[in-house]
Amino acid sequence: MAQQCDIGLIGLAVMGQNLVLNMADHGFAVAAYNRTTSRVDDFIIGPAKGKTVLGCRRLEDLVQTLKKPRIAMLMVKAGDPVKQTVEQLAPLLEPGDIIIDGGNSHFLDTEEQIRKLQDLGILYLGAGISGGEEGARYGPSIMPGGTEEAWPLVRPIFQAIAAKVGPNNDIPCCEWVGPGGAGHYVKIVHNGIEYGDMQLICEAYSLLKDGLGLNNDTLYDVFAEWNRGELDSYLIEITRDIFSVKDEKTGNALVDMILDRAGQKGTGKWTSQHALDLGVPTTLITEAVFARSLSALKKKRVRASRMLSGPQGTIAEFRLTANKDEFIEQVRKALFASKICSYAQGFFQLQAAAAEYGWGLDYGEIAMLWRGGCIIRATFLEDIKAAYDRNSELENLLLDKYFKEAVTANQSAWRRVICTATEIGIPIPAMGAALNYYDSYRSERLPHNLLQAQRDYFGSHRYERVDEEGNFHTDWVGKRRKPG
Ligand code: NBP
Repeated sequence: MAQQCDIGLIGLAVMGQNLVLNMADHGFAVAAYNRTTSRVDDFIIGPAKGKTVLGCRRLEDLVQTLKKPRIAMLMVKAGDPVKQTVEQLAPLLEPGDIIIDGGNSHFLDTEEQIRKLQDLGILYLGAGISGGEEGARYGPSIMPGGTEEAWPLVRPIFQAIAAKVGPNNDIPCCEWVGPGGAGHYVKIVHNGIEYGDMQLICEAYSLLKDGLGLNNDTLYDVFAEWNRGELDSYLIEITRDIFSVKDEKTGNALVDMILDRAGQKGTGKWTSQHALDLGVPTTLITEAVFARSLSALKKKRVRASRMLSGPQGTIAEFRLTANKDEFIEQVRKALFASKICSYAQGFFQLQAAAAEYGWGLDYGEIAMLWRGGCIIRATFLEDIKAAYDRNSELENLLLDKYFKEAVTANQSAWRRVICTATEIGIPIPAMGAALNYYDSYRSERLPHNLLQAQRDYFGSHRYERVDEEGNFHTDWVGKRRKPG
């Protein structure tokens, strides 16, 4: 029994159980523990029956069954549960042993754990894992970061269980990301991008359903068609499928029976919060986070809908476009151009964070980590990889030849769609944010000369001049035109 297991997994909720089964299927012996021990028992006599999985009812037992150096992986709720579990586990380990946190932890918590465990000689990895239950079972995307010394020992297990992509289906969606909290940071940005993608798809849906009046069968066909082109992705694919599912209770389309009040667990918000800390304009993801918050104000929105006026009606009623197919294609182009801006913002934030924390990230490699297994998997990520292969120092994805041309080709449709949505009163916060970002980023001169003047006027914050180096202050009150 002693020292026979390759890895120990702590936390047998949905993700932990599926990762254990995935590891066992790939020939690894896994010790499995959960705080509530009935979960261990149920797992061993249930899904893990007949597999190379050893149930442990105490952390001490788990540690004793592991080969040295020991690898113990946590799949528990982020925050205090991770901290408490590490506190219980660390005294049972020896220098050179490895703790991996595979949950959705905040990257700063991971950095703190690394620092704390350094003195004990315990190596700590923070690994972002994406793909939900299905991914964990059959191949997730894994984003490991932390103490690099641990990586060669963990790599064979992680790369075996990860999703595979490439022509021979043999490139694992798991590669070393970087030191410190880099792995968890990349997962946070992944989730932020996921928020952006989902919001953009919902806006396209609203334009087609409320603007064009398409029914669910036609929406199914539109998304099926989109999934065969540039937008080919997991999220477009599952959206297509959603339109085909009927509600057992009423016989209606299930999507129409779902309340329009979105939930969120907070990882998208972390992307936006840290974008603000870094001072980088991750506007689309932030709008996507706020859009969920606004959706959650259901009762208030219902009241407001009866009190506030605005345009209402379909595109046909507004006589804006005669051709449905033409508008569907314009929405597809608007979605694609907006998506490019979203990823440009996400990678821009990764670049800023890497510079701040000295992580030295490989952006093309990160795009490939997301190519399979995870929620944002999409063909499009290969174009991002190609862009960074062309120029690893690329300042912004929008400046890459392929993306520059793609936005140019889709631009007039994108603007048309945004005008149409505005005219008929359909909210499109993420598409709008994307276009505003694009127009701001390509502007040599923005109106912030005036803003600087305002700041200097009321707060003596000083301003720079267009014709001379230095910081200047003006006595605006003394020089202004006297009122009247
Ligand atoms: P949950 O996030 O629901 O966490 C449940 C697990 O945490 C159970 O094993 C529970 O033990 C354990 N736990 C808690 Br709660 N407090 C604990 C404590 N103080 N000490 C020890 N264990 C404690 O599980 P999950 O959905 O499987 O997710 C695991 C991690 O993976 C999370 O960080 C999550 O954000 C992340 N993640 C989830 C998904 C997904 O699709 N669900 C996808 C990607 C990443 P108990 O049984 O004794 O209560």
